[in-house]
Amino acid sequence: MQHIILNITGMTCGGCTNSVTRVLSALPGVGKVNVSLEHANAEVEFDPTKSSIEALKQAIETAGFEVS
Ligand SMILES: [Cu+2]
Repeated sequence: MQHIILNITGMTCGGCTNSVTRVLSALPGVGKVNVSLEHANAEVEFDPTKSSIEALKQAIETAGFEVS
């Protein structure tokens, strides 16, 4: 499993963190997801043979947030 932290712009409440958690968890090969409103980031564990950092970023952006 690969472990990464993505910095996310635009999350303002618990509903936002829930949305991000949901879209990331729905991706193939994604294990543990921990989205922090306070730190404006998402810690994600994923299987690099099933998903990619690009796919994770794409999912977050599709949900309406920005990844830096
Ligand atoms: Cu919100």
